[in-house]
Amino acid sequence: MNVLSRKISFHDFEPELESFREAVLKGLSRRQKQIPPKFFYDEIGSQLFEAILEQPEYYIPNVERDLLTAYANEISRLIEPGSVLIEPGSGSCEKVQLLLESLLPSAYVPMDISREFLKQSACGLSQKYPWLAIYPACLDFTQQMLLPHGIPHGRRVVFIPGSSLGNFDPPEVQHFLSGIHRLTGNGGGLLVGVDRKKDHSVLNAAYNDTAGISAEFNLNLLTRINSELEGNFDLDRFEHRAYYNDQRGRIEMHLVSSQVQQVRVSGQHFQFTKGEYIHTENSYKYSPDEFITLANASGFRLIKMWSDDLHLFSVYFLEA
Ligand code: AVJ
Repeated sequence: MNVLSRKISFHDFEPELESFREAVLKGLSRRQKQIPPKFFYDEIGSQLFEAILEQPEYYIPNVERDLLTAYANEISRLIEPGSVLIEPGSGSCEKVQLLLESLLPSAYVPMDISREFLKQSACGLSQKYPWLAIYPACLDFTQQMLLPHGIPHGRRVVFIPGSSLGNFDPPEVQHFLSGIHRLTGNGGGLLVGVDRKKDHSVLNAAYNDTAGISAEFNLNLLTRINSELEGNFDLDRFEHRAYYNDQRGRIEMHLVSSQVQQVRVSGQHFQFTKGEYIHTENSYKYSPDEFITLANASGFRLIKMWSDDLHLFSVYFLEA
């Protein structure tokens, strides 16, 4: 345990980083080439993602912010003061700020794999909310969900905003939520923001913004491979594609080869036919019924759901 300030106790669980090289070489060797979305987020990728959040077509942040703002008091009455608020993948600790003043938790546990980013976000938060006890935990929440020693004994409530569950396949979500259930124990809570199924044109636009930021974000993966793994991808020979796969209920992002070509990565060669693609991301969309069924299967019961008038996005409070 490492004390960054009087109210911050940093705990490093020393997450093992899956090697980018191994994941890329393995993913490009498969019949259907694929690279997991977590590798989007290098320095530039993280900046591009922040820019996606500002695009007018990408409705998620605005709709969720409006919901959390409008219902902060109601949410706080359900959660009650003195709880221990846990946020896996807390990033900039931006969204939790919409709740802190009404929620008045006894402690906040931001969890993130990105060590320096986590420390900086926690310090910034502590300056704005000097009364708040913060226990940042550096870990990979897809691998382990551990709590630092010494946290207070209040009701444990997990906060997962931004539809970040969307990257998991449905069986993985169920497994992940079961892990959260074990962490909170019976009587614990889960406050989660989930993107909904909707008109395909709205979904397709959100992942194909006219400013081209989503395309840059997707293609940056190839730039990253070129610079970190001695790759020679020609970015003019790959195209961003994102579309809603209705049958699977998900947005799929691809990088499509516009011609027959051979690419070298870390000394290994990979062939592409024209139209062959690397599958880079899935982003699942859930109707309330589908999501509640998944949550129920993991031991949670619905207490309350809030949605916007257009049914774009929902925030759920569930009890373990
Ligand atoms: C971070 C997984 C919630 O799926 O909407 C945004 C990632 N990818 N645009 C999403 C993303 C392209 C985002 N999540």
